[in-house]
This record gives sequence, structure tokens and C-alpha cells, in this order.
Amino acid sequence: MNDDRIVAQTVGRALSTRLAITSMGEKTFYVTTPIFYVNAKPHIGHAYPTLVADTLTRFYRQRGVDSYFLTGTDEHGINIERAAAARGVALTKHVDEIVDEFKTAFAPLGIEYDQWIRTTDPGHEAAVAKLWRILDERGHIYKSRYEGWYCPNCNEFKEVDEKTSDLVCPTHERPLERLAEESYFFRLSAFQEPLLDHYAKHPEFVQPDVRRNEVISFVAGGLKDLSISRVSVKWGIPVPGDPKHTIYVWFDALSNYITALGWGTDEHQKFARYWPALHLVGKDILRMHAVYWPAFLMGAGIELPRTVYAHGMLLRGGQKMGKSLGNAIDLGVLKRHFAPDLIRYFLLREVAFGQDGEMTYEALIDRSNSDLADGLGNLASRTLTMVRNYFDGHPPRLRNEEQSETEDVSSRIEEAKRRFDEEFVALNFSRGLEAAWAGIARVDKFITDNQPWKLAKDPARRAQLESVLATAYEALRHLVLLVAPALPATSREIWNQMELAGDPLTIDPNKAVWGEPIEVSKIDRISPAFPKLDKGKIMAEIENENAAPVSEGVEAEDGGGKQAGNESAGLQAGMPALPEVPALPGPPATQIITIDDFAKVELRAATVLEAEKVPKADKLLRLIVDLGEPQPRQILAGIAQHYAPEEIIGRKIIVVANLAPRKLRGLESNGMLLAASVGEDGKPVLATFTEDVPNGARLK
Ligand code: ME8
Repeated sequence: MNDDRIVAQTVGRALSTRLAITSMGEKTFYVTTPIFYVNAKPHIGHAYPTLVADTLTRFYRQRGVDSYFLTGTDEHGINIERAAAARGVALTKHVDEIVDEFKTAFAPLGIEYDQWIRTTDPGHEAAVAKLWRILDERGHIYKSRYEGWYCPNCNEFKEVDEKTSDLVCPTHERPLERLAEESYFFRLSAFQEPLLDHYAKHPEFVQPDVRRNEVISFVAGGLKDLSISRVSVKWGIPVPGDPKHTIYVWFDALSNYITALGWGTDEHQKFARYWPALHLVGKDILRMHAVYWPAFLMGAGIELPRTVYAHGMLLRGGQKMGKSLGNAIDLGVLKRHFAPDLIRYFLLREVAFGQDGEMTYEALIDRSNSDLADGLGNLASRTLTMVRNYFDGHPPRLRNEEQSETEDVSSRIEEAKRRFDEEFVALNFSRGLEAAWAGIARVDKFITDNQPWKLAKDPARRAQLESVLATAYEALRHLVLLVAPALPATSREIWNQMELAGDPLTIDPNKAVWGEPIEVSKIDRISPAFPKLDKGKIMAEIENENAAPVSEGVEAEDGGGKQAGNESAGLQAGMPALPEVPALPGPPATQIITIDDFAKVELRAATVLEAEKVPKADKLLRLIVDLGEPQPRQILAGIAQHYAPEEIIGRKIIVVANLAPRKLRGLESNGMLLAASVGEDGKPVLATFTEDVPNGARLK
């Protein structure tokens, strides 16, 4: 397809206005997750938007909407280059291994995506270059020079006041890097008004509202042109016509949402069929999605996404879980102790989508026991057990002359179905599930009030017993269909135990009619769908695992928790054994540290102001050094046998400035000087500079 046709086709569609975040009236549904950096192991934070996307896709598909779910990996850029270097592994081998690890980690959660895009896919690379050329031809790109600060972990240029800033990335708490190089720029400033206009006309474009307001005030505050190429980064897509430049990794990554559908190629049928998308993104990457991405698309004349929805962060101890802090819940631990549907349910029910939410193993166990074991699981097993015991496994069916109580149950179930759909369409998963559980509670109460176990003892009340169990069984059928997108594995399991025909994930709950004829076989195999979890036992097992040595996987870039160990006896009863995430091969941890490990060490230039021997200590010198700080520091150094005090006064040295203070011979040492250990006796030779360096200058 030529560029003009792409533009004409997409601009036409861009004019249509949509008010709902997602809509049941649409023929197609397209949902995306962020594509994940392959610089660290996957953790539950990555799985979060992915399993939400999976649930939504299953929800729409079950209701007959032609749906497409895209996820994948962001594989270019300086942070990936460094992660591979830190492991001492070739780049292509590194990215392939981490991609496999992501896929293997997601599979046990029941995540079934339609496509896994990789930014190293040749088709993607060609389409990104095409998008660049279109923007260039339309005059949106120019060459200039970038000078400023950059966070290699965010892959973001940072606006900082050099006088007041500590030059550390607030998100990653790591030093910013100085960049001064030739760069291509995108005329983002020209899109301020068109973007504001789009936000005003399409309130659904950025959601939730609180995030929309943030984006509007950011854009209203003025937009600067965006640097979109790097000469100092080689691992990426070359700029068309100027291959010394590499396309900025966010330009490359954001394009995945259309390149995956074949945009810019002759195979663009999926683009025509599914675009525009619902983008699920973490609130940490909202600006790129709600400002840069639509501006690129507008510039190229491509229809904008339908909605960019920013979800909240999963927290641990009040802090964002993630690779930076290394506090993320490990997918290996989750997999060993908790059934996938329980993890899905917890994240959808406990964490209000759009807001931050704390995740703990204890809360996971509590939710499982209250809502799943005692709620849905108990309703299923007691209903099916009574059908087996009182009706030889043949569920009684409803008759026309049912009483008003049965009618009340059916109308509550219909109400649950209506509310569930309304909330899921608005991405309020927690409230949707709450509605389904209100239905479960109503059926439970109905059973308890009618005491079928008593009715079963009296042959004269057989018809009443039939009516009670027919109602319970029918309600369960509707409820299982309803919760199937959130609990795919256990819904299928209960459905099979109910001996119903078909797959609950392909039956639209809104088309299931109360009391309709159904195909059902004899029930005889009943087992609890959600066994009750023993909190004390599981917590002790998890703690033991954390204490025990585990097989070390490589923590690329900044790590993120330990590698999963072997399958333990804690595997949940009734759950199939799941494949272990393979440990990535790599050099032993003692030889290789990551760039972030190194970045933790603060090395600074200093001048020795004073030096004297410490009384009664042969080896120690007490030094007063100038580190460019308001007050000089005291440092104790074990060099007295090799350096006389007067020999080193005035010397320029290198100090580890962020070592915890330590007391030696009653004196506090606030740092450590660097020296090489030379010869057989390990004589220290002080490290220094051959050029003039100001005190306090940082070594990197
Ligand atoms: O930002 N809670 O990739 P990334 C919830 N490659 N979600 C979390 C989370 C947490 N604690 N931690 C991570 C990138 N996430 C880019 C995206 S898209 C064109 C390019 C989720 O690997 C969250 O959605 O750093 C976050 O935005 C996403 O992981 C990206 O992680």
C-alpha cells in the first residue's frame, strides 16, 4: 500500500467519535499491553497489564466480538545493550533468552495472546523506518544538536536544573547521563493545539479522568521538540538515509502497536480490521503514550488509538514493585504456591484498576479462602454433591410453576450479569466481580434458607427438593459463564464437573436463557475447584524458600528478585505441575556485576589536607580530605607502612564516598581511598589522576 492510501484510509476513520472506553456495539476489539524491556527478568508487574488484557479479550470474544490481543518485547536501546554486556552475552542471544523467559513466565497464568511482537522483528523494523520517512517527508523532522541529561533506564531525556538538581533519575534513583550529540528532532511543539483539541473532543482518549487531567495540564504547559535519534547508541533501527543515527527507542517501541498489524506493508489487513486500539499502560509511561504517540500518528495522518488507559502500580510495602528496587513478587514463587486463576482473580478483584494496590501473599491467601474456596468453590461443590447424592447425578431442570423465591434468584442473576458487563466495559473489573459475587451470595442464601438436606429426608417434599436444586444448578451455570473470562481454567473445570456440553469461554452469558433446555450428562466426578489454603504452612514454605539458597539466574541490568528454584511440595493440590522457568546461563555472580551494581558505588576525587599516624596502630593513617563538600571528612587508611604522612599531604586521591561510616581504634572513618595492591607484600599504590580534577568530581 502506498503512503497516501495509508493516510487517506486512516484519516477518514480518525474523524469518528467514540465515547465509551470500550464498547459492546463495536464489531472488533483490539487491546495492547506495553512491550517489556528485555533488561531484567519478568515479574508480576509485567504480568499485571497482560492478564488484564487477556481477561478483556476473553470477555469480548465470549460475547461474539472479533478480538485481538497484542503483547511483546522492547528489545533495542542502551539499557538492553548494557544488560547484554553485563552478562557477557551477545545481544541477539541475550534478547532471545529473555524473550523466552517472558513467554515461559506468562504461560502458566493462562495468558493467551494473539501476537507477541518483538521490536527486532524485521517487519517491524521496516515499518518503523517507513513511519519515519512519512514524518520526514511531511516536514515534521529536522536535524540539530541535543545537549542535556538522559536516564538510560527510562530511556528518557530529562529536563533538570543543573544548579539545584542532584542529577539523579527520580524514578530509578540512578545517576543521569550527560548527552551532547547531533540528533534528529520531531516537531512535537507544533502538536500542542491539535493534541489539546483531541483531548477536548475525545474524553475517552486518556483515562481515567485523573490521568487525563494530568496529561492536559502537561501539554497546556507547552511542548518542546523531541530528540528522536541517537548517535551514541548502535543497538536499534538506523535512521533512513543517515545510518550513523539510531532511531530513538520510544519512537521504535510505540510504533509496535501498528506495525504488529501490518501497517506500512502490503499485509495490512489486520490494521484495517482492528485498529484503533485500547492501550493499557502503566501510569509511569503515560506521557509517551498520550502525548508523543498521538503526535507521531497525527503527523503521519494515521488514526489515533481509541483509548490510552493508565493503570496503577502494584506496591509492596507502599513502594512500586519492580526491577529498580528489586522488591517485586517473584513469578516463580507465585507459580509454586498459587493456582493461576487465584492470581488473576486477586489482581482483578483486590486492586481497583487505575489505582495503585498493595500485593501480599497473605492477602492473596485470604482472598482465595473467602471468595474462591468459601464463595464460588463451595457453591459449586455443595450444589453438585447434592445433585449426585439426591438425584443420582442427573441435575433436575426447572419447571414452569416455580415459586417466587426462584424468580428472585433468577432476577438477581440477571442483575449480576447486567452489572458485570457494564463494569467490565468500563474497565472496573473489581466492581464487575463484586456484582458476580453478589449473585453467588444470593444463591448461597437460597440454599441455606431452603435446607435441601432436610427436604431430601422427606419423600413428600421431593418436588420442592427438585425445584431448589434445579434453581441452584441453573444459577451456577450462569455464574460460571459470567466469571469465565477472569477464571478461565477453573470455570472450565467447574463446567466439566457440571457435565455441561461445550466450552464456557465460547458461550455468551447474555445469550444464555434462564431455564432453557441444556445438554448435560451424569455428574459423578466432583473435586473442590479452589482448595482451602493453609496460610501458616504456605507462608512458612515461602519464607524457607527465601532463606534457602536457590539456583541463581542472571539478574540482567538491575535484577528483580531471585530466580525460581525447584518445584516444591507446596504445589497446590489439584493443580497440574507447571514447567519451571529456565535459569539463564551466564558467568558466576562473583565475576560480573551489573552496571547498576557499579552505579551504587560513589567514587569521587579528593585532596588530602592533613595526615598523621594513628597512635598504637602500625598500619593506620588518619587523613582529613577535601571532597568538595562544605566540611572536610576524616578517613582512616591502612597505608602507614608504605606512605609517610608528609608524603601524601596535598595528593589527589580517589575515595569511595558512600561507604557506611566505620569505627577503627575509636576513630570514625567516613570513606575509603582507592589503591592498587602491588607485589608480593601487597604494597598499596594510591590511585590518582594525571590531569587536574576538581574535588568531588564523580568517577563513572
Ligand atoms: O516501560 N505495577 O517497559 P518496562 C504495575 N518498554 N505494573 C508494572 C509494575 C508494577 N509494579 N512494574 C512494571 C517499558 N509494570 C517500555 C514500554 S511500550 C511501547 C514500551 C508494567 O519493562 C507497567 O505497565 O519497564 C509498565 O509500564 C510496564 O510494566 C513496562 O515495563
